[in-house]
Amino acid sequence: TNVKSVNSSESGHYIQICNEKYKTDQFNNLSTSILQKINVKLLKNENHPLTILKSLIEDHFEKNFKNQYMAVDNLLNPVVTAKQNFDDLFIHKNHPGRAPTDTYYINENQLLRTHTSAHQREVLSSKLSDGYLISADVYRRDEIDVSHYPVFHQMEGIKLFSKSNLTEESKIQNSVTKFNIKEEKKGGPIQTCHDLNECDLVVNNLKKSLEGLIKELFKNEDENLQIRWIEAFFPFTSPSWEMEVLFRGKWLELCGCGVIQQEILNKTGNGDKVGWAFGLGLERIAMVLFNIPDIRLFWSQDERFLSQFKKGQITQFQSFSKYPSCYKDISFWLGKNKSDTNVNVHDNEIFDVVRDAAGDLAEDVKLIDEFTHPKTGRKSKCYRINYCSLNRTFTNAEVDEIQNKVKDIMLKRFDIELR
Ligand code: FA5
Ligand code: MG
Repeated sequence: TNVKSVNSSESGHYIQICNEKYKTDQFNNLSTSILQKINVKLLKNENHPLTILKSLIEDHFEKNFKNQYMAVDNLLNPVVTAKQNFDDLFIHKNHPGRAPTDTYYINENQLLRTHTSAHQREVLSSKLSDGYLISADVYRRDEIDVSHYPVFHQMEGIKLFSKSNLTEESKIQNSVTKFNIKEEKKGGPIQTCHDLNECDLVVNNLKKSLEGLIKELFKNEDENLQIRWIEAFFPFTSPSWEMEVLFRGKWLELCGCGVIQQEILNKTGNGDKVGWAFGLGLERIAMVLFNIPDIRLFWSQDERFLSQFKKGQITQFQSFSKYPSCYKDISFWLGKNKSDTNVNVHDNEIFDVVRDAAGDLAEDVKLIDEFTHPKTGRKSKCYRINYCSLNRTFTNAEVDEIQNKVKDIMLKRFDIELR
């Protein structure tokens, strides 16, 4: 579903993001709530569960691959060019991810990074190391529910090996353990510039490195954790996979990965090397490890949330009583078309309107009543919206204002009559 947002600034104006000014044009689709999120910088708080996880991953790589990795998290400005986010990664001009319904644009050429891969060329060109771990906030227009949020955090891992010393460099000492790894077919073609052996060594190192990491992170959860590699496609890696773990009976996608397109290495002065890259979602893993049930909680400023986490520790989140919910109903008659049948409005269309108007404050929306008038044959529906904030109590007047906004948009979009 697409969240249509109200433009926070008109085109041709300037907006300020992280102390830089940017000129907007008709592509600008940033909402006020997104602009506010940019300044929060959750990864700066060392006691935040996302930062705790990020550090655990960095420590793991530091311990197991001494001095081969460099943590990069000073890429705090989330504004990148369309070239960095898409073109440089060979993402096709008509790829749906580029659409303004999916990506937050400031203007035609500048946008909020949708993934940490947008920084691949930048760090590779620096040639400071043969390994990098890049952590950052990323932005995508998406639905909002307990596991989707328009801002989340990714960690990009990159590892390069000298072509001439690949066999030696790609060896992993204490490799595979008790895990049950389900091997799928090769994910996509081997690049023509790589030979089979070269590709296998890199892939083997990639899979074992990620396996070791996941085993370490999940050691208290499940000793025989099952991992599977699903064939995937990314234009900037080939072959590519998505890694999933079986967690409490469900396969959970943790990351995308693959062998870096050689063209990227050639263009960044690393033509004598081969390498792999992965991009993992920090929230996905943190929700599982810390037992955090709702992705919105990561943004909570509530001490009852924040005080539960300490640097270096994986503790189980204890839920606390929520701020009071406020329920509001909306009832309406559906219009009739020329042949005297009721027009319908899909539930999803109603949910979209509520998300537009209420954002994070709407926890859920339910159809609670539906009936047809015995005489007129007109159909009526009633939806109940549960307004609940994770951080604060709000006044009845505030909720009424949002509720009125919901009504206004509904009347504009649908053929209905409020009751
Ligand atoms: C990417 O973003 C690629 N850049 C990953 C990659 C990097 C591939 C390097 C190859 C080489 P994807 O869109 O699948 O891929 O996102 C990667 C991970 O981010 C997912 O596996 C998931 O863990 C997390 N993620 C994706 N969308 C969301 C979301 N809406 N909310 C929370 N986490 C998400
Ligand atoms: Mg994916």
